[in-house]
Amino acid sequence: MTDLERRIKAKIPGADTGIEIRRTMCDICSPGMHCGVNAYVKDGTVIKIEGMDGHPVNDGRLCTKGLANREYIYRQDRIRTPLKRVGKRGEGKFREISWDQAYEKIAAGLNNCKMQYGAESVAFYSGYSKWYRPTLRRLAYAFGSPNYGCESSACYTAAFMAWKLAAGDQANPDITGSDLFLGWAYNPFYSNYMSARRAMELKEKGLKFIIVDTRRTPATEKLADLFLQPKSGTDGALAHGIAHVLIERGWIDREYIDRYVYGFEEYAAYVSRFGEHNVEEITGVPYSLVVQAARMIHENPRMSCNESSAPLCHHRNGLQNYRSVLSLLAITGNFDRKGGQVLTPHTYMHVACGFSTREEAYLYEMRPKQAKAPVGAERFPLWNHLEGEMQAMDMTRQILEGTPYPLRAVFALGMNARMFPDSSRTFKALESLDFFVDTDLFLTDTARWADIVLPACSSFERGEFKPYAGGKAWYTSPAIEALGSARSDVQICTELARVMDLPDEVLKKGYDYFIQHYILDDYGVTIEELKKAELPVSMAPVEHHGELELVDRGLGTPTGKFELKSAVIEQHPEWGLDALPTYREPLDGADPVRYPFVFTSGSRIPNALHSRLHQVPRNRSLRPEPTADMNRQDCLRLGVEEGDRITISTGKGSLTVRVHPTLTVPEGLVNLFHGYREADAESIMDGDHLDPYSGFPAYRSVRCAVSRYEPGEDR
Ligand SMILES: Nc1nc2c(c(=O)[nH]1)N[C@H]1C(S)=C(S)[C@@H](COP(=O)(O)OP(=O)(O)OC[C@H]3O[C@@H](n4cnc5c(=O)[nH]c(N)nc54)[C@H](O)[C@@H]3O)O[C@H]1N2
Ligand SMILES: Nc1nc2c(c(=O)[nH]1)N[C@H]1C(S)=C(S)[C@@H](COP(=O)(O)OP(=O)(O)OC[C@H]3O[C@@H](n4cnc5c(=O)[nH]c(N)nc54)[C@H](O)[C@@H]3O)O[C@H]1N2
Ligand SMILES: [Mo]
Repeated sequence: MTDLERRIKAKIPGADTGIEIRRTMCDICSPGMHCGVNAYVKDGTVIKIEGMDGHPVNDGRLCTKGLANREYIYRQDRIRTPLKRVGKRGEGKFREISWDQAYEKIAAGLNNCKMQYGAESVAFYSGYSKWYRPTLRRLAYAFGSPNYGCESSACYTAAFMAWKLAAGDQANPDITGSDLFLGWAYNPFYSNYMSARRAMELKEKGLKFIIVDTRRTPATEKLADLFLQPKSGTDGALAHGIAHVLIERGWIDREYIDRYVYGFEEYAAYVSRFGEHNVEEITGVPYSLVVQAARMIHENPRMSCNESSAPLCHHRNGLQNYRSVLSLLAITGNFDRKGGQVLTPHTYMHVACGFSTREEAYLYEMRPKQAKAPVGAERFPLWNHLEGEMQAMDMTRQILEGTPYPLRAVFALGMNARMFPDSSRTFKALESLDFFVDTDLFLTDTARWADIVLPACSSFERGEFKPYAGGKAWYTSPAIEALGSARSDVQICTELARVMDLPDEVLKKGYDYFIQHYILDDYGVTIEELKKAELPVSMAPVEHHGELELVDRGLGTPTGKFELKSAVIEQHPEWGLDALPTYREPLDGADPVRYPFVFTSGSRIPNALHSRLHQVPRNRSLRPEPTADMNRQDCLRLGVEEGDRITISTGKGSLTVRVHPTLTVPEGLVNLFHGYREADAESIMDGDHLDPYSGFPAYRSVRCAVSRYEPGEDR
């Protein structure tokens, strides 16, 4: 081997080896992360990746998912050209077509529906990722449909809604100033590894942690000073139990409550129903620990809590449970306080980066005025009132039932039909559509049902504006050319708007125009300047405000106060919702004798992200088969051991997977990760087991039965 060959083999960058390091970003997980990646590129192909030194999020590191980027973007099932379906829906038979032909067919398909049933009969749906969503929303509105909606119909938004009810806007933890961190359904070791690192550092400096989780996790072992383990979805009762102790013992901030909190007396009367006689029974948490939690809160006055709300809100009582947790901040005077929960301006796509933008103007200025109410508005009036977009969890039903009006076409970017509970109903709905377009990197099981499939490019193949916490931002450049003729989602939306000649000149000017004029102009920065930056740069000073300044000025709630009792809900008795954060039993109505276990799915695992990494060989190898965690005692009773198969059944159907006996889950709970095509968690869920406040699905509390799988038994 020559020296040069050796250097090439070692992937050493240089003019002689032809290997160049290009700077890009991982967008596999949530927009709060999006780590910097060095892509080693040779002959137009990524041959190696590593974390980018100095990047504000990851500073040289990458997680199990981030390290998968090279194999992810070159996954075998990448789509490289637009496709037209030639076989039956779901069969996966397609013919390649040109972009012009694809746009022409999409324009005709969508316009046909508009002519026959009205513009609202077309839904514009987004799964991953999020950066293109403002453009997709404008496309929907320019087309005349109110039906823009996305995966956030099941992610985070319920928490935003709870915050909007309580304080007018979402608040974030000022964790560095806290004495105590209330990690309620908090395991960043798997879901957000950089924040786990930070939590560990703060713990070393003396920050105390209460972790509330249904399972044992790295967070309960490494961080918790006190670990509370409630039954799935009983968090509201637990929070009320803690509140009751705090109030009874006078461990609350009376002055703060009198000045800044609305509805305290009624709230206090309500939570007084949660005491020694019932909290332990409802939640399974020993009452002595409830009192201990209250004592810890009292002894550590400055308390903040985590933002992630997915598991708390993935129950039919989820939004109320989340409100119940937030109430603890209010009664202890920990909102708009140093070391408590503070409002930080949201920059873009709900990420609080510390500087404001005119994103909302871009989103809403073209919203159709005369249109019908979006999908889900009738069933989920609070969602509609606060969010005004389609509650996608009602989309399947509306497609199939045609009420309150027909929904006949879906134009989707990154749709995963398996994130809708009762996924077979979703596939049925897709089958029944007049027209369905899906845009994805891969020919997924969902894309197989589409009439036209468009190839999207990955974050390595595109440039995008990306803001980060601390007032920073950059604009990435493509590290490689798009695979085949793949295009970026914003390019697709813009080109479609032009082909259809939709009445929206701003949309037709494209993504860069939006970023420049609705975001950067306000800070005197140009896209070109951001593109040149090697690392995210300071865009704007973070907008700070003084302690209690916002509550003094008045919050964006009807009363201007932190509302324990929601005035918005009080003003709408016709919704049939409770203004107080009342507690309701989470489980469905199935017979508890026949279905004695609780099925929970979704708790994050380090190597996978929803449906996307199960098909990346390296990540798959870390967990080759979908596996359900069950408590060892339950396994003994069922007579199953590690690797045996079990059948999990609900009224909707059954799944067969291998079992993993463990002590991380309590007796009675069955825990499965979702997103597997061969073990689709959503396929055994009821599509109507939803939270009436938010429309969120109850992924984490479904009654089920479990039996040992006998070979030969029907799968
Ligand atoms: N059982 C259960 N189900 C859950 C959850 C749970 O906890 N339990 N969690 C819920 C939550 S919180 C979430 S956020 C959702 C996630 O739901 P989804 O966002 O639907 O998740 P993914 O499975 O990642 O599917 C996204 C699709 O987008 C495609 N994609 C990725 N990048 C791009 C891109 O740049 N452009 C385009 N056009 N497509 C792209 C992917 O290939 C994939 O097919 O799942 C929900 N589902
Ligand atoms: N590796 C990986 N990381 C991810 C994702 C992924 O798919 N994989 N998805 C990303 C997305 S879209 C999201 S929304 C976030 C979610 O981020 P997180 O909310 O942090 O994710 P989870 O692991 O689902 O939930 C945290 C903990 O809540 C516990 N929990 C479950 N049900 C309950 C309950 O009823 N009560 C209580 N108190 N605890 C409960 C679980 O046992 C788990 O340990 O993660 C993001 N990060
Ligand atoms: Mo999510």
